[in-house]
Amino acid sequence: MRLSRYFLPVLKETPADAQIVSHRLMLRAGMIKQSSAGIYNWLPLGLKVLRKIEDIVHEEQAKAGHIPILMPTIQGADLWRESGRYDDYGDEMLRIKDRHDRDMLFGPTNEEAVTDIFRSYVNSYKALPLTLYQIQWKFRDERRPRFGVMRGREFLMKDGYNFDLTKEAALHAYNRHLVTYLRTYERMGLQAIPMQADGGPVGGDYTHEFLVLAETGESEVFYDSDVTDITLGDRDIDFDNVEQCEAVMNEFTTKYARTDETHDEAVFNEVPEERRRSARGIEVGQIFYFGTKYSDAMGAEVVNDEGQKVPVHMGSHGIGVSRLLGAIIEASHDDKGIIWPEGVTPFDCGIVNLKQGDEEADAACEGLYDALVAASLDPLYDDRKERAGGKFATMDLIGLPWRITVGPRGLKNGVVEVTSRKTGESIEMSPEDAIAKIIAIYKDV
Ligand code: 5CA
Repeated sequence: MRLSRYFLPVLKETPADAQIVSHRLMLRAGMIKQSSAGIYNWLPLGLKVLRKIEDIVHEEQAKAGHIPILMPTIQGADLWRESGRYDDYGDEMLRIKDRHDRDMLFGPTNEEAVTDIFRSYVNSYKALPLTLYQIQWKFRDERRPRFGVMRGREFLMKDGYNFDLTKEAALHAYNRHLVTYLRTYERMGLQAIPMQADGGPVGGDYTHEFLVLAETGESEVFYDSDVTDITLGDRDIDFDNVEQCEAVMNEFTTKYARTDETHDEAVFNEVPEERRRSARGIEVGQIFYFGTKYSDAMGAEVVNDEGQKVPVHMGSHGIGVSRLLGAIIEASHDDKGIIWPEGVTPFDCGIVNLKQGDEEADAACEGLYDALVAASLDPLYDDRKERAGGKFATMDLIGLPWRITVGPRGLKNGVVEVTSRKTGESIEMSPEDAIAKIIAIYKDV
């Protein structure tokens, strides 16, 4: 993309009403524009990151054999009356009437809708295990929408639902989801710690929230500092292997890590004092096992291998897709702007032409641009007739991990400059080497 032809409405001023850094940077970098309280327009740069996050979520779900579907945002009230949640859900549910005076609602989550799909088609244990998921907009009429996309009213969620014959099989699905989520967050450059949590309106005895530690987080958390030392890395996972998924689950969840809702001072005090931590965190996902709560209420049954009808065991699993943009920025920024991890960056690298209109500089930039595009990379070329300082400031603000700077003086010596946004380190090299370096960086991302 050439910046002169792009739509990147960056703001010079820091928006006064944005309280946390991720919200400020998303507004300043021209990623989002508020439409009404807790509801946002996604501008090109923001949408690009949102799509990258969605892609990672889809890829990791596919590896575990989970199947994507898409359910509507607007739901009828009847299914929610069947489960008993129409009245229970309270003011967070946006209730709508259609022209026939029928009760509708903008879905805050989809347990009922997916259970209805399941019971309409599946009646034998042979179709199990089955996990269906979607990435779809949700609406929750939050009392205090704030912090931009972090606590929106309309927000994008990945929500997945497993259907299994037995509790054991459903707990395997729970563990499998835990593993897919760990990998998903790691690919976004995040450490998200699974913590024992409370079921809330979804319900369930087993539930973990995934928290990214950050001072601006809305949740208070308590943990054993050992939990921050574990990562999944590139371990090979066989998602059908029950023992392996359970072992990973145990490895990540045995040590003390709880949200304030489940925090137990007495148990916490058993952790050696030097490892006891209390901090704040951003909840970027939650997994639940709730057994037959919805299948009992809605008659989702299958015939087992002995010919008996039994309710299916279920769980649900959510990732805050739009919230993740805020969480990633909270975890990765400096006073100049965002620092995108390579896995989710809106453009792979920036090209800054220090002297637009200079024949040689223009030609060198075009050459770099074409070579990167030919290698299936996505560069952003700042081809505007602007001062160098302004171009650097924009690149730093929007946070592309790599920048290639091209100017007549360097070109005289046959070099351009490659700069890491994270370390600020610049290295001079030939344009060919610069291309090879950027290609190598993104080869495994
Ligand atoms: N039905 C279950 C799992 S699909 C469910 O709704 N879980 S949830 O309530 O925990 O939501 C899943 C994730 O959505 C949360 O972990 C959080 O990351 C994100 N989320 C929840 N509310 C909001 C909100 N108001 N704004 C942005 N993200 C949100």
